[in-house]
Amino acid sequence: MSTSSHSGGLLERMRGGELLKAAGAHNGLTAVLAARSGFDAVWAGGLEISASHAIPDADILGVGGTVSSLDSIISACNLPVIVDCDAGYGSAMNALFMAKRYFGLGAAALCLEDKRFPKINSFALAEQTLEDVATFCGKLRAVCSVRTSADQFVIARTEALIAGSNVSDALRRAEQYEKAGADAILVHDKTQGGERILDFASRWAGSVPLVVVPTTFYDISAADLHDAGFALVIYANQGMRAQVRAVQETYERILADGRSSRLENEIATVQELFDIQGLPAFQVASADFVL
Ligand code: SPV
Ligand code: MG
Repeated sequence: MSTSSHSGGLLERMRGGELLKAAGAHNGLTAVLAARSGFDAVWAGGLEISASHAIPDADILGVGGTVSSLDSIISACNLPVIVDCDAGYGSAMNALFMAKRYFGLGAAALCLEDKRFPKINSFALAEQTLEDVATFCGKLRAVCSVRTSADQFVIARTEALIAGSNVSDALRRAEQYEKAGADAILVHDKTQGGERILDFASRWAGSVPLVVVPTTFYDISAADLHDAGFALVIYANQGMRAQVRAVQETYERILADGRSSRLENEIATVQELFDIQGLPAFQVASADFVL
């Protein structure tokens, strides 16, 4: 199998013991900001992408509603993009067609979670129902079957702790997911201390790397998560939460002041937007090509 230029050897680096960090993005602009900040990868998260359409993260968008955001993210930056595939949008066959589409767009990795379709965001105050292990392993095998290069990979995410189960169950599930072909395991939790995540990592006897999303246990540093055994730390939504706060405050201040002058030193310049858009290169090319 060939090596995809989009993946940047991410899986190999995870296997090699490096600490890697991914940032959430929902469009080309936020993917460029993740790359400029020095992250190793982009997380195309369902929460951010749905929020960017102002709709709930509850399997509403589907494959068709997600592809244009993914295309924008993947095209805008050279970082490997890990796509949050939720529960695969239905059966193993839905997951198979989704995986072909997303890998075809140039995704480096697909992350499939073991909640029952339709899922709802892990932090929602709602009942969280797990898929049975055999059914989920079928979905995983389907998604793994359409990897087309050596470093396109599949992350199996267990929501056992989110759904009220315990670390032993999360470990049992993860072992089955590795046997079904998963290249990495993401174990998710929503408690603030992160103790169960650390317990999971200390008891993990599998051979594939571990991934973590420290949205609620934010006091634990990436370095400490790495020491505990995690290879990839995903900061899934902090960027978007920062944007929401900053944009809301900016608009309110413009209306309160009747002008934007007090903000001008705090917000990005129009020139910075031009740089993100690649306008200078565009103008050089225009001079060459447009007669
Ligand atoms: C997402 O970003 O959509 C995720 C991660 O699945 S979280 O929202 O933290 O569950
Ligand atoms: Mg998600």
